[in-house]
Order: sequence, then structure tokens, then C-alpha cells
Amino acid sequence: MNISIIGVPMDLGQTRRGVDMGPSAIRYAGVVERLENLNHDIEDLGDIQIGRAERVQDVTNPKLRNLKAVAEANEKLANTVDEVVTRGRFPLVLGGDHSIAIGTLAGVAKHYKNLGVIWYDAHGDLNTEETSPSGNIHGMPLAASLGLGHPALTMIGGYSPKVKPENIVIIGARSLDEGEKQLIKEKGIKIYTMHEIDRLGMTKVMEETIAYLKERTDGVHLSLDLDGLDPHDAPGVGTPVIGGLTYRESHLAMEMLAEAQIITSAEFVEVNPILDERNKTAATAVALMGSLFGEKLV
Ligand code: HAR
Ligand code: MN
Ligand code: MN
Ligand code: MN
Repeated sequence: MNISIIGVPMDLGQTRRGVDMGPSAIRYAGVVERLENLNHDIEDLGDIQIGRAERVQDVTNPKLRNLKAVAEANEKLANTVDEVVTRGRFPLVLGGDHSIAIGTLAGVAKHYKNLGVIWYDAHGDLNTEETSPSGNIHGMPLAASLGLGHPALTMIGGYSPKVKPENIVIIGARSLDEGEKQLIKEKGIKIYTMHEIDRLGMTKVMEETIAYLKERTDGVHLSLDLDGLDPHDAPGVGTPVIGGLTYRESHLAMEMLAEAQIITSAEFVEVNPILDERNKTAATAVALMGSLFGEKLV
């Protein structure tokens, strides 16, 4: 495979500093070498430039923190991702907080009639400025990609929506706000909460997810938030939630996706080395990428 790595040192979609060092930590954990060892052609495009956080005196909207800078960075990211896909390469985006999924999806989605999305996350990221309890844009990217929320977010790339509700599968959810729960019901979004994953087992969850997406989509984006994993395996995240997916379950999920050959773009987000234990979370991310891109035990 021809893979292009794009770093997005974004920390403006939330309030805990340090997640802007995520791409650096993931590179340090050996992502390029890991994927080159699998005989992929790797091109590292470096990092997207991010603006500055708004100062207290120029806050325009506390319900959409740093909106202008987040939107600008996502516009750049969308262009870069679009260009990568146009060149026939696989975009692998390294975050940075999850607000960057808006730009990744904006760059990818125009290349597909029916883009599927796997949202691997403790959270739904389905808030808008109306429902968000925090005003943090990293809690909004899936809603924005559905065309819901502020036009500065929904119109990145010049079009909306990027994805249809029936083409989304959420995996690992265990912290959803009221407005998000309502939206999931109203739009009929397919979701495997920790409850269903515990009952069915990850094998069944992934078999069903793959079958579901195969029959209705022509490409699938994997948006993997490291907080989908349990804080025991991924402590270096800004909003940890106990009771999450293990490294082993996640590893299995990645292997099953590799085997099914359905993933056409991916991002690994919310790695925060400041909150981490000896770069464990970045190393976990790289190990999962290894599995996603075809690493086998024997
Ligand atoms: N749902 C909460 C909010 O909107 C918390 C979101 C935390 N999000 C992430 N992304 N880490 O998954 O503020
Ligand atoms: Mn910063
Ligand atoms: Mn997220
Ligand atoms: Mn999350």
C-alpha cells in the first residue's frame, strides 16, 4: 500500500494542553519504521500548521471554543487529505484532538458516493453548540460531518454532509450526552456500546460491522480515538473513561479490518504524551496501526 502520513498537532478542540504533541509522540514510537517493515511505501508529509488559541479578550463564542483556528486548520487538512487521495495514496492522519476528523472526512468523503465511518471512541462526538456541555469542538466532529452544527464546521471543504447516518458504526461508546443519545435514536446510527461489546464479544461485533459496511459503502474511514481503549492500556488521553476496550480487543478489531480490506483512510487521535506513561499510548497506537496494515504474528 502507498501510505501518506499527515500530522495534525491540534489542541484547540479541547482544553487540556499536550495533545498537540501527539503526532510527534507517535512518530517517536516508530510509526514509519513499523509500516515500512510491512513493505508499504511510506511518505511522511509532516505537520499541518495550527493557529493560536483565542485569548480571553477575543473569545467570540464560548459554546464553540477556538472556532476560527479549528476551522482554518481543518480546511488545510481537508486540502492535504484530498490531494493524497487524488494521488491514489492512503491518508493516515495523526492527532491531535478529535476535532481534526472534520477535516479528514472533508478531504476523503468527496471521493466516495457512500463513505462508511467506523467511530472507535468512548464518546459519540455528536454534539453541536446547542447540546455540548463543554463548548469543546472535539466533542462535535461526527455531528459536523453529518451536517449538524455551525456552518464554519459543517461546510469545511465547501460541501455538506460528508457522511450519511446509516453509513456510520460507533464502537466502544460509554460516555454519551443526552443530546447525543437522542440523535443516535433519531438518525438510526448503528452503535456498539460497551454493553453490547461485552455481551457479543469483539469478534461478533467486528463481523457484523464489516458485513454491514460492506453491503452499503464504497470506502470506509476508521476514526480511532485512543480513549476508546481502557485508560489502563491508553492512559495518555485528555478524557479517559473507565470500562473501555482492551488492547487485545482493539488489536483483534484491527486485524479483522485488515483481513476484510475495507479501510480506505484512517486517523488515530487524542494521544497526549504529557498525560501518558512513558509514551505507552503512542506505542499502543503504533501497534494498532501495525495490525491495521497487515502485521501478522506468524
Ligand atoms: N461529550 C463531551 C463533550 O462534548 C466529552 C467529549 C470528549 N471527547 C473526546 N472525544 N475526547 O471523543 O464535551
Ligand atoms: Mn498548543
Ligand atoms: Mn473522540
Ligand atoms: Mn473520546
